[in-house]
Amino acid sequence: MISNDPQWWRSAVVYQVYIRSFADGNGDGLGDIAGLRSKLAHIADLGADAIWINPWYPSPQADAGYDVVTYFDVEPKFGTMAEAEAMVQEAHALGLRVILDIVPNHSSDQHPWFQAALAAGPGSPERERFVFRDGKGANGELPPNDWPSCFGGPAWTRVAEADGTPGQWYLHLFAPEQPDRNWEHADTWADYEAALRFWFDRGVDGFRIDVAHSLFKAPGLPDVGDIRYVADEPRQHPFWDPDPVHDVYRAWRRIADSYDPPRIFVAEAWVPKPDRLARYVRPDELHTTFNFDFLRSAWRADRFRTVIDATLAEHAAVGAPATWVLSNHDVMRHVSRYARLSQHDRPSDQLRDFRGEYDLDLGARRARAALLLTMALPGVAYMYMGEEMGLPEVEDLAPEVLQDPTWQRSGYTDPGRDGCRVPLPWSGTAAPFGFSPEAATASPWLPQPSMYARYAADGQRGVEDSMLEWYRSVLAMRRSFAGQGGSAVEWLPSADDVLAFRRDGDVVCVVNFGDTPATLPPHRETLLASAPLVDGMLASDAAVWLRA
Ligand code: ISL
Repeated sequence: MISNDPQWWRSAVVYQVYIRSFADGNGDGLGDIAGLRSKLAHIADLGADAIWINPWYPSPQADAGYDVVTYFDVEPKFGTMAEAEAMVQEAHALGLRVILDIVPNHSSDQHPWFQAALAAGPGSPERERFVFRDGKGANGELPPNDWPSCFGGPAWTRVAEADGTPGQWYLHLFAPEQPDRNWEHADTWADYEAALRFWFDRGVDGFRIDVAHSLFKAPGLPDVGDIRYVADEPRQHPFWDPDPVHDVYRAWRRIADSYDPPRIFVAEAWVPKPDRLARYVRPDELHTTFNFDFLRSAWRADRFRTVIDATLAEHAAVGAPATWVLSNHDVMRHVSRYARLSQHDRPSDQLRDFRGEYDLDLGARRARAALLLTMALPGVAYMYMGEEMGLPEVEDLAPEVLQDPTWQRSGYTDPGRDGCRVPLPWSGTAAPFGFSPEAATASPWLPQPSMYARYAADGQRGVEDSMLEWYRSVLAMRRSFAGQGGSAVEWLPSADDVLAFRRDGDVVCVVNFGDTPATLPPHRETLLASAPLVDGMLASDAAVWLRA
């Protein structure tokens, strides 16, 4: 059963389930709720405290479920409401909390309100629920402003009015199938609050908030010009990190707090300034927010130390726990990032444009060390399904199988995020590697490479030194000290390319980013080491937990 600790979310390990790629129960090649239920024991056995499930609501899947038609049901391809409710019960019985995904910035273009807005025409109340504007130019043939879509191309699409003539434009910061909602409209607030209650009433423990750092657009929709996001403060960016967004989260917090036990939130806010990010987790707002500076950090001691210090300081100022994450469904898997021989030490904005020579053994070695670093830090740790198998990015997907809208919208220059979304290998030595049942009627929705044979979970279970067993050992030991809480680390003296710190208790973590073996601080006991110590020294790209 789940613990009755109301503060569980302050130190949890959360396992991200990208549902379409996790496990396929009905054999149609797409992961689903039946598949998830069959593998919940894997997640519990790993030692996670919670799961976060990417959107599973009815959706045409133009952006893999981030184009939501309604929150009051589940996508038939994924299963039924009865299965969803049973899944929540089963997860709880295994001690796993359940976090769902909510997408307030935009909806599917198939949302009934958007369809009504198209039908109702310019100036109608229906159009007020989205962001419709007349175009510029003599005949309105130019978009209302210069905003770009995150997936490439303009953030505006022109509609045909009822009489067939070209008409107004609507805003979509992402794909054209994802029209932005108008948060100046009371209906928007009510719609999302009802969605929260619907799932909280069904026992769901919390929500991850997609693109939590937009929602409101600057009045008058001014051109963005050359304003570079938060970096250019005090020039306010017209659609990232707007001030009124905090009112929404205060309202949502009141709803979450009205439940027993209180429900929780984690924001997906790509706000690359710790002080601005911390505003999302003030005491009456969200509980936690992803900290993408950590994920973006190059594999260098000084970079990680800077990020860790800034993050802990800003979170402590508002009394919120920090979060730490290395991979998710939007970025290149970290085994592959850290495998880069020449580019690993540069910061990356996209985290999927790493190219050039790589060494996956090196990447895996660093990933083992990175796990000790992540799991030693005070706060919440997120992990992305498959990292416990040591999965690298699939970098050679054929262009014709790519499904991420980024590929098409970038004019076929950016392959997008499919390489980290390939269905998981559970067992066996050939596709579908246990992802789909024997009697499957279709192949996995993205082809699995033959190299997946090396990573299948069943082949690692019980095998000493496997990545899977490494994760189990580390998570089990973390449990024994995570409860010690605290929000600070104490840095210990070390060489420049080594990080050494103590948690509030007596656990010390040392990570060697350098090229030569490192000496260890005084200690009573070695708890866990990502690579064998040699003459008491910590090898390059390795980490260790010690008892001081
Ligand atoms: O805006 C960004 C950077 O400034 C992006 O990183 C953006 O915030 C991010 O891509 C948002 O991702 C989330 O929403 C998308 C969806 O495609 C992603 O899978 C999801 O994680 C649209 O809903």
